[in-house]
Amino acid sequence: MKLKIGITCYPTVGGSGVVATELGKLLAERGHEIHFITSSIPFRLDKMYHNIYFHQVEVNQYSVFQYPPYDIALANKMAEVVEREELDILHVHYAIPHAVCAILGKQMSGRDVKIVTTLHGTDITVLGYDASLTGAIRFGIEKSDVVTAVSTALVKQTDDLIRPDKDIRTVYNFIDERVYRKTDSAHLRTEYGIEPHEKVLIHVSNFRGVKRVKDVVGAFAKIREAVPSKLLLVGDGPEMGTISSLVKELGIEEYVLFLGKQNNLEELYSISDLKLLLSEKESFGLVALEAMACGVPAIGTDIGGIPEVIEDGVNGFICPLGDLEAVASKAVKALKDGALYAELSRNALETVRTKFHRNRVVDQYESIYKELI
Ligand code: GMT
Repeated sequence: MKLKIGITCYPTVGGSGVVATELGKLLAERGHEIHFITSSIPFRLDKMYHNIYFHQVEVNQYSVFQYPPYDIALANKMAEVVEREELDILHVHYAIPHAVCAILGKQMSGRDVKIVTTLHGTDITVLGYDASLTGAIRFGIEKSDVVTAVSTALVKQTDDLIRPDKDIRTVYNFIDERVYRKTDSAHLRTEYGIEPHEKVLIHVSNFRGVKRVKDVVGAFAKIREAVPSKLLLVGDGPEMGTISSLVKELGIEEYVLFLGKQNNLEELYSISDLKLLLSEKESFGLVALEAMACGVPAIGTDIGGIPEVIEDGVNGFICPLGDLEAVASKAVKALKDGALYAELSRNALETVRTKFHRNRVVDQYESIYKELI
């Protein structure tokens, strides 16, 4: 059965935008008609598909309004697209504001379009603590037909914080392993000045406080004392100034490469040995999965959904939040023991190919849609 599916996400925001866009592409490959209803073309929509459409939400600034009315403009656009294109499903990413906009858009359209909401974390772990928003988050969740969250930890956290009268189902994230795979990018090692005997650690994020990049740098300084290595810091964000000062303070400027925002991350993972994801909030940790798909094991914190992606001692290591000694000792162990490293790397690839395989996840979403029609 071919379905007509509207997808709304923040097209330029990290993981949630990536997952929403990749899901749209894979559903289109399965023959469904996909309508992105977003404020700009999702950045991962990088090639032409005959059955993917983009409907831009225009938000005008009027001097009478203190804030541009994005939510209302989005609901209006959703109603217009649902009605004209006869959509079966609106799949929105984030309870706030997207689920609430979908509910309003559905009412405005008068069509019985079904609403599927996927929670990614920031909408719950940050906004869920804001009493001025919890009622709206609960409303968005309860009035959706089906709600999914990207990890079981996020389901629990949503139940604890928001207490909605709704069963939330776990549907894990996935990556397209046709894109994220080991590639031959060895030339980058020489170009970045990485010596043949040096190991490479990598961290990728938007450098927000919750990502604890300072812990990444602190742990790396300890790792370097035992293993000659370099650290690739990929991304940019509010903590960048603090991090570059810390690197100077620790006297490790020579060994830390600030690469800024980058595309084609598989090329950087392919020259890396270990990934560090030491966040204090992380409902899934898509970047760990991206690294694992290139055969790079990750060390993560025992926070949110990270332990559902990284299995301690199997495909990487889990450490308590802020325990830099533990991170350093596990990293050194993995980097020095060739047999252990090979096993972690093999298991990382296997995890991506089984538990988080794209077909498995897309099957789950597809069966949710079909169950609603
Ligand atoms: O982590 C961010 O700053 C971006 C955020 C987002 O909304 O894209 O990421 C969230 O969704 C990703 C995709 O589901 C998850 O992999 C991230 O763990 C999650 N971030 C947090 O929970 C902090």
